[in-house]
Amino acid sequence: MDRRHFFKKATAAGIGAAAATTLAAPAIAQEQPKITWRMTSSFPKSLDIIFGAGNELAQIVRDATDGNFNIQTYAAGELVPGLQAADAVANGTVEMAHTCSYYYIGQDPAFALGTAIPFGLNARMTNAWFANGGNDLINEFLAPRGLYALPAGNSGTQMGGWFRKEIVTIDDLKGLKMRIAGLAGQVMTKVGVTPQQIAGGDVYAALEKGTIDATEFVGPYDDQKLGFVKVAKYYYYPAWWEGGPAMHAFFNLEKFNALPKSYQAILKTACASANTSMLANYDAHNAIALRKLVAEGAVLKPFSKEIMETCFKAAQGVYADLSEKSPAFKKIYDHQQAFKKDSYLWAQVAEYSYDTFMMMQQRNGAL
Ligand code: PYR
Repeated sequence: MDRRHFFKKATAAGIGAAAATTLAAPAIAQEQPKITWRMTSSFPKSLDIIFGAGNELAQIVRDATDGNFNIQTYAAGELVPGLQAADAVANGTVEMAHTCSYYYIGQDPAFALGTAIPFGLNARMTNAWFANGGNDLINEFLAPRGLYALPAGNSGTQMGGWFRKEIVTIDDLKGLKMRIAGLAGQVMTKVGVTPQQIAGGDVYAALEKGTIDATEFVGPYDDQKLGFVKVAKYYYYPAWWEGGPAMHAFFNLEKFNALPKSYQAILKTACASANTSMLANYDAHNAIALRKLVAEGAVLKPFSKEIMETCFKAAQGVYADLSEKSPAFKKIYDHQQAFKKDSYLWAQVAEYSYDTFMMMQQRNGAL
C-alpha cells in the first residue's frame, strides 16, 4: 500500500482525527498541572522519623509527578503553632498538615479516635480498623469541618513518660502537672493529675522550667533526642493511652476534591507509604535509643497493676460520659470497640503465642 493510499483510508476511518486528539499537547498539560501546596507539621524538624514521614510523602508526590505537584513542608511553628495545624487546613491558610487528630479534642472528643484513645487499639489493629471502615467514619466526621484525612504514620505503642519521682501507687500521681496528649488527660484528671497539652517541640523547656512535673511524648527514639532524661529520670511503660497512635495527613476537603484524580491517587499512595515507614523506622530505632537512654541514667519501670487497672476503670467512665455528650464520638467509638473485641481475640491465638515463645527464648539467652 503506498503512503497516499494508506493516508486516505486512515482518514476515512476517522483514525487520523482520533490520533490528532490523543496527541494534542494541551490535554497532556492538563493531566499534570503545576501545583504548589504547603504542608504544616505538628512536629519539629529535629525529630526525623515523625517529621520525616511528612517529607517522605511530599517527596513521593514530587517524584511521581515529575516535580509538577510540589508539596513544601514546614515544621511546627514556622507557619502555625503545632497544635493548630488542622485549623490552618480547615480555614485554608495551608492546603494540608501532618498532625495527630487527638490534638483537636477541644472541638469534639471524636477527634481522639483518629489517633488513639486510652486502652484502645495497637498499631496493627489501628491500621486494620482504618482500612475496614474506621478511616471512612473519621472522614464522615471531618467532612462538615472541611477536612479529609489519610493515615500517614504510626509510632507503635508508646512509652508512659518521664517522672521526677517514682510512681508506684495511684496516689503517687495525685497533684502532678503532666504534659499528656489526647483523651488520656481526661482519664488522668480522674486520678488527680493536671494534664497539659503542649506541642512536642516545646515540652523540654516546660519540663526544665518546672511548668510541668512529668511528660510523655512518643518513645525512646524521640525522647532521647528531646533530652528528657536530663530533667526526669524515671521512664515508665507502657503508654496505656497510646497503644498504636496514628498520625494523619489532613487535607482541605475542597482543595483535595479539586485535584486531578491522578494526584489524589498519588497522595493516597504517598500517605500509605509514610504510614508504613514511620512504624518501621520506630521499630528499627527504639531499641538502640533505649539502650542509650539507660546508659544516660534513665530508670526504666513498668506502671504498676494498680495504676493500670485504676486508669482502665476510669477510662470506661470517661467513655460513658463522652458517648452521652458527643453523638459522633459514640458512633465511631462503638464501631472501634466491636473491632477491638475481635482483634484481641485473634491476636492472642497465633501472634501472641509466637511472640511469647520467642521472648522466652530471648530471656533464656537463646536468641
Ligand atoms: C504526642 O504528641 O504525644 C504524640 O504521641 C505524637
